[in-house]
Amino acid sequence: MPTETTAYEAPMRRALELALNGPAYGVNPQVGAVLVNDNFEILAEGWHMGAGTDHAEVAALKALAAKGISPVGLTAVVTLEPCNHTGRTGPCALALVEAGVARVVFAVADPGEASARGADTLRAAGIEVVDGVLATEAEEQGRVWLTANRLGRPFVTLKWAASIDGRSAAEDGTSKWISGPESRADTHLRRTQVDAILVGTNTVLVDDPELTARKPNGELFEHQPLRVILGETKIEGNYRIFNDAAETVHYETRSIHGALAELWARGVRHVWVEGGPKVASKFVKMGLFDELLVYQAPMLIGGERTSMRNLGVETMSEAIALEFNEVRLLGNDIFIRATPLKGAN
Ligand code: AOF
Ligand code: ZN
Repeated sequence: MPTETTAYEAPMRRALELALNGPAYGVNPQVGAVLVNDNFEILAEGWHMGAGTDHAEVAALKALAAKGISPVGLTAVVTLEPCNHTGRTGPCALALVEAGVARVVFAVADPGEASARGADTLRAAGIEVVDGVLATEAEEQGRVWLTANRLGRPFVTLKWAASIDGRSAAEDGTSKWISGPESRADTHLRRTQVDAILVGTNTVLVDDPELTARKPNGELFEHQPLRVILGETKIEGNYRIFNDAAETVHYETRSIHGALAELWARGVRHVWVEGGPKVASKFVKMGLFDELLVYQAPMLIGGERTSMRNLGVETMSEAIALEFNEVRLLGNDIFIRATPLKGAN
């Protein structure tokens, strides 16, 4: 019997790849599963296509059945611990037990209160369980859903475009365009993968942004995030954010915690904060951000309109420490993905 867990890395890599076929947005995770024999050959594949549809494990079992192959004695390799609960669909741990698989290999534990501990159910039924295979890769790929579910609030991405001296607008308030076309296309592509885009009232009044996800030819992507306005200022008038391209809500509050709780209740797991500096700074000040995306353009603007307002950093030891997770050229701009440095803030 194979006990060398590194042998499961290749099928797990395939399962991680399959997971990406599912939507990155929404309440459910991206999950992939493969069924392998004792020679680690993949006999069937499955992935989760979004809330209300078969889980990856069940999809893989169905694909196997369609080929007329018996699951008895096989190994299921799944990117997430099989669920233990009856939600919109039945528990996968039980489905695997009933199928008669001999072994279940997964990458990361399910953080859900009701859905977790599928591994215990499997072990109790005499199935061998191997966890942690390619855990680092699965954590990285699934970071949005995993973080949101561990924290019980939406994953918060802050995004801005700035000149190389960190300015997001000129003295007169104009900001079109700081980043180049490649950066803007990248932003639109990423917008289609989030549940909500949030801006402050001031951004609506000053910039009148549409905040939709559009293809380079101007066409709307199929999935549009919810547009969220945060702040007590009343917004009346014909602003583009109210057009019928996507849904829009205005939380007339300054409470970020309150807004995030309401968004969570609506099923939002990933919120992307697009500005302006006042709102983005508040998220940073409160420690409520998980990821920063910055498009830095090769220009100097100078002046007062910095990307961040006062963060309460009085001395260098109070600076908010980040780490760069990704840095690359995007057209003429630099794309940076940074996250708070763990244990430092
Ligand atoms: C998925 N897809 O492939 C796996 C999931 O409401 P339900 O029944 O769809 O259950 C969703 C929960 O099931 C989800 O939050 C996660 O904890 C667990 N596993 N979910 O959507 C899958 N394996
Ligand atoms: Zn499941």
